[in-house]
Amino acid sequence: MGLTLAQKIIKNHLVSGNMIAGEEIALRIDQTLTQDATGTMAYLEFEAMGIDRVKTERSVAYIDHNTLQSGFENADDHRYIQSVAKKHGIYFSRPGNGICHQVHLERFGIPGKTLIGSDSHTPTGGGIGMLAFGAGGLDVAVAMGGGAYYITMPRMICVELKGALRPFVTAKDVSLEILRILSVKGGVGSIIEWGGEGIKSLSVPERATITNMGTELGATTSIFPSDEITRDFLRAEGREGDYLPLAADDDAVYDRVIEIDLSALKPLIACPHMPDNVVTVESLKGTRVDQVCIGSCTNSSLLDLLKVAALLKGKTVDPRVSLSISPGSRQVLTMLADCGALSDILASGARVLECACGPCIGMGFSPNSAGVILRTFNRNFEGRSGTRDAKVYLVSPETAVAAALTGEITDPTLLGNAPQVKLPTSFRVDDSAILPPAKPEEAAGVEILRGPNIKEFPKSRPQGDTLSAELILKVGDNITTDHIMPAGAKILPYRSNIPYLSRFCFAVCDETFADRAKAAGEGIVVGGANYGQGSSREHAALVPLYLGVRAVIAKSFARIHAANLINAGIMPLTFADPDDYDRIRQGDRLTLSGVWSGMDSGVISLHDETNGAVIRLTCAYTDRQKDILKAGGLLAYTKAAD
Ligand code: MIC
Ligand code: SF4
Repeated sequence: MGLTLAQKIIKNHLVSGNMIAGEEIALRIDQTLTQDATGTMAYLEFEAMGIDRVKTERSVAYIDHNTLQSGFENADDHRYIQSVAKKHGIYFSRPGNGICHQVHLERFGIPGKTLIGSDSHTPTGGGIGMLAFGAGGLDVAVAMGGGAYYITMPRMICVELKGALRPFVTAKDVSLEILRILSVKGGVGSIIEWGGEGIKSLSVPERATITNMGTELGATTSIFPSDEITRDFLRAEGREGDYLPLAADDDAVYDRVIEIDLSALKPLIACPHMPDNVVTVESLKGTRVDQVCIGSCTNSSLLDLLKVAALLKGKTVDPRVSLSISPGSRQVLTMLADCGALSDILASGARVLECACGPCIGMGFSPNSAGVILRTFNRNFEGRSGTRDAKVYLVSPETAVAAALTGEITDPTLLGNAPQVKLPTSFRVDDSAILPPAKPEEAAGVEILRGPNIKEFPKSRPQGDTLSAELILKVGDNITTDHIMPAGAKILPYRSNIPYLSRFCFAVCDETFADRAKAAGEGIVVGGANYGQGSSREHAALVPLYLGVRAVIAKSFARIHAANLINAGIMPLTFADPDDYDRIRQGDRLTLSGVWSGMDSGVISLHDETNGAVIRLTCAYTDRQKDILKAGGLLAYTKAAD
């Protein structure tokens, strides 16, 4: 029986386990990346492991999230990451050099290699045939130290593309279409492989838009074959030597095959507050728009912005609209400047922001109250923009420009002729903002620079055989890590200061949570389906840990968050019968007994002391996960194993 492309790469990197869907496998990791908002914590964890030099083929630390520097905190973090990178064998991409996923694709990604990154959109690398996963910072730290990365062997979904996109219909619309079909839960436990004749008409940046947004499906990762189009891209980056042709076997077997006819697609739009809330742009035409943002790791490539510039050329942004454009990398911005496209953008009245995440993570550019915003980003979760009552819609760059020019949601096909933009055959390569690490013999002399905002991370405690605690918060379905640990300009600078961050934990759902959790000492949180979707931020586990959360019970969990909880020594548990969710209330005292034997049998009994209910909880921990929970988290477990 033939193998899918992902199965082939997994087979080449398998350290332990069987390639049977649902079973735990361990993978050798070739490359890692971090960004600054998760990086400080990841490097503190790496330091705690006491390893001198990374053991990966390539590890890169990017500064792209916290670049506002409204206080000393960000700059201190940058300095810390720069020094730690230099000492331990990690490349350092300076602030302003671009968004980690865009720069990694341009400069470091290699087909057929494995990559994990402390950012959920790391699967962007699948656009050039890498097997790339988003992970918690601690998993990345372990991989830098040469440890394997553990995942559940995913099911394989194939999306077969037919035909070719019509003018003004884009890769972003393909992403929105698959979200419409599968929903934000539809990719959980699966790898999505893109194939079919239709992929031949998609360039690498377009493929990367699609693999990037596979994250919003909850997929373990997404991947495209590596073909002549990949070779062209790598050649243009001066890296043809990294090219390797890769494809699934002809007789590969998939668990599910979905067909999408590219030529039948229309411009689509995701409505507030979920990326799968997708309708046609046409159906919302005439809706007044206050702000338009173009950029983010989904849509900030040279191809995207050349099209944007061509559409804006000679026109002016509607006076009612505020338009921002954040190029994905310095390479993109420089090439826009070189060819004059930047002048067209500036002349239109757009505000050009730094090559960074910026508005995507609420670092500035928050919209007016109750504003209607169109963004080319990948997430439109409530409050993420920094304005609680704003309504954020997700669209393609073309649809974004149409709204910026007309002041209302407008089908871009009405803009006239679609711009004919081709990628250049060679990009402007300038790696001067990527600093190589110190040579091994010089590393000992490199001093690590720590600022006062860097506080210790919370220590986990081993799980005992009985847990008795109050249900301190009960929330509903699709709780994102932005609900659990919000980001944004006011909070993001404190990613290395868990005590400070804890004040904002769950504030979107309940502003009293942090105080109540502290007062309770220990607590249990209950959630609905797909708990912890979204970002890979391990802060969504570390901060609850700091506030005394010992277990989270939900109808189901998102993959990275469940792993982060276990790494932090917090038990993720699911209701055997989802209806039992309704039988317990916030404020009830819950007792879990026989926890250790329950970890083995997969069933733990919960007794609600307040109303007498007895409820069956399930867990499917691997032996390693049980040991991690009993040891008090991954760090304690890793140290004990040394
Ligand atoms: C995001 O898009 O939510 C982030 C900010 O990039 C996160 C990482 C973080 O919270 O630092 C992600 O996607 O993992
Ligand atoms: Fe940055 Fe936004 Fe991409 Fe996250 S989704 S990495 S915040 S651009």
